[in-house]
Amino acid sequence: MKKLFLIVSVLFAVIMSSCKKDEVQQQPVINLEKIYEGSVEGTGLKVELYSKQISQYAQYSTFWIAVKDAAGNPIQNATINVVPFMDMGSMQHSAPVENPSASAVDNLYKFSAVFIMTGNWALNINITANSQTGAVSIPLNIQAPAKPKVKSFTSSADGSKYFYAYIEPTSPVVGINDMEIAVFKTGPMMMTFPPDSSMTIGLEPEMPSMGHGSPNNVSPVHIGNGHYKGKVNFTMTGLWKLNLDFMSGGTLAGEDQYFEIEF
Ligand SMILES: [Cu+2]
Repeated sequence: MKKLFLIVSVLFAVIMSSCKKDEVQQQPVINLEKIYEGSVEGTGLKVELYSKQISQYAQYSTFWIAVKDAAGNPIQNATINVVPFMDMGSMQHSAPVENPSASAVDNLYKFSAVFIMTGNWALNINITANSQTGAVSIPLNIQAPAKPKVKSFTSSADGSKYFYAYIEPTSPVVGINDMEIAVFKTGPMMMTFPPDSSMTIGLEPEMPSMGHGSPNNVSPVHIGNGHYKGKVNFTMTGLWKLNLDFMSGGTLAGEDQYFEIEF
């Protein structure tokens, strides 16, 4: 009798856990829209690309990739390398990218790219999974956001061009907001953009129409991977100018830089 109970409870546990697995696989991807679906050339693999909006903008953009086998089962441990690519005829170049880790979360691999120009881009993606390797190229048309979200300066300290991208706050509120930006150095031929950790950033918000600033701001400091985090205080709604100074090794590398935020 005891044995029977044990078998029944083991069976029950197996059924429950397989139900749970199905739930995960069938769970709709919340707030994400599928913007591409195709197969990985030279393999039996399939790929899906998701983003938070149907339109893509010249900004720090996050995407999610699903990799599936021929039967449509999600693959959890694919190796993925993304290269954003723009062919301008006279020249080709890439963009800053933060590649996904080798294990999926909820069957999705998250990565971010910073589109430094508007126009036609391709996400060239190399995928290795289930002992197969192949590539897929996903076209994207990148639009200009209402206010620029990616800017650049040529450093007075080392002569290199740096791109910096606005990340947070995405939904600004009156009061103290977490602020985050990312800084990337331009590599040779604009084909690589290593994250930069060398900057000391000064932040001074200003409301140009009213000629005032705000107290209690915290200048963004490097937290890893070229990301800098601080706090910005919006004392009222309207158009704000976030004035930024970039110092590198005691030299003013980039001055009079700013993002405009309106809410
Ligand atoms: Cu370009």
